[in-house]
Amino acid sequence: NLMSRVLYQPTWESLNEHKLPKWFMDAKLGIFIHWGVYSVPAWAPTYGEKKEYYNETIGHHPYAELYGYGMMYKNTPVWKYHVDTYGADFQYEDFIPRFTADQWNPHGWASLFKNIGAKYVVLVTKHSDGYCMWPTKQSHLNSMDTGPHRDITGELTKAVTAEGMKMGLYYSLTFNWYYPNFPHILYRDLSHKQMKELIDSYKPDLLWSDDYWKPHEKSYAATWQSKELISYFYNQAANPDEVLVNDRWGQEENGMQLGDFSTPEYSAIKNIPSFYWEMTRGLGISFGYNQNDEYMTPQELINMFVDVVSKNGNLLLNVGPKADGTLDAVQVDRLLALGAFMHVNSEAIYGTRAWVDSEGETADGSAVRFTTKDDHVFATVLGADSSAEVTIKGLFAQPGTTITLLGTNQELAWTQQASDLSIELPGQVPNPHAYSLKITPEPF
Ligand code: FUL
Repeated sequence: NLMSRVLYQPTWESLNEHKLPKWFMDAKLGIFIHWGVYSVPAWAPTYGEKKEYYNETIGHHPYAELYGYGMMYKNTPVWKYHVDTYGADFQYEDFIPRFTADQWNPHGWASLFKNIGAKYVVLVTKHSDGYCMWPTKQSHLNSMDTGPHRDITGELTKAVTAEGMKMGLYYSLTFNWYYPNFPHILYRDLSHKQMKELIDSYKPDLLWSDDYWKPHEKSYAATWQSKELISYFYNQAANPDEVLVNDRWGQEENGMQLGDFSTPEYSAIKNIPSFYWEMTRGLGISFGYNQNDEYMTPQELINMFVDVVSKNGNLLLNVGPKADGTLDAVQVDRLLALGAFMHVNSEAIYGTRAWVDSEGETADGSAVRFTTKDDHVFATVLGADSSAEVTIKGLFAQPGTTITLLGTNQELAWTQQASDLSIELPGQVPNPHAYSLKITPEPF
């Protein structure tokens, strides 16, 4: 009932009243999907051992979703690849008919994501190429009038919510290469109309805006009238307390960011912050599908996920599907590895919060990450081995403490050895990458 409730106003003070929904803090794992015309060339330079790839300039950048932008910059790796492979006359728009989605089964995606433990999905509905993954009334550059001839956003929203997951929509608010004079009033008008279409038609639980900017041209929330969009979104929701927005809406006059949570990209937060956050990255070093991507190993993926959760973060893990709607075998393998970890250890993940310490170490140097829920503390040992005993340094168990190994109902014998806690293991732990010990009551 819109009339009887207090509406959010497009002001900092009013929007600042909005609280982060509990479902989001409990969820821990979301799946991001970068899929579109850029999935056809599916190419970006890779960088081997060089790690600062996300600071690279256009045309050198390892994000394959920026292909169409990169190919406009002569003599860059993307431009060279494009000219060699497709010829100089081949336009970005010429890829559209090859974006077919003809093998796409939205229910297959939704059940895979649900099965590996994701609680929400965020779909890119429009990246900086302007191509829309729904039948927008504002432009024919969309997936209904061209390419797949399907309402990708509508079909996926249905499949995801039918699986009981929450649905988020990404929209590139401040950036579109076809509007070169950045920021552009005409483009802002289009952005507002399209974001409102998305809000009204698909009623997302999460609106994930992007305010990618060029190095010397910052985006300001006032320029983009972001507070109008956010208040519109909250006010249209069936229950504004259950929806949320990320923090990429341009900078506020007070130097702060709008939004319910922050979104570091390809970098985790090192200490437990006072705010809730969501780290995002691809399974490799690109979001859009890159045929040459450099993927994380299953161990790296699990280590990163557990580390993020131990510091009150969620992981929004990106998959980059192929143009026909299938998923690369390596990407599926990594998702399943994470799922196998979750099937055994999710009690140490869902609904937990950061404990007083997030990081610990075993006597033989394995990393440990802590989480807590009720009167339990979970110690997840990374890079599990099959030794008969583990000693966690600097941990004191109270007399009468119970320690169980998740994935078994086994109670484990333990001894306090000065400042270290030694726990007997069954020899073989249930997952080769990590195991979680449930310690009750809370140690100190
Ligand atoms: C960035 C974009 O430049 C990337 O392409 C990607 O969408 C990422 C999530 O946000 O700002």
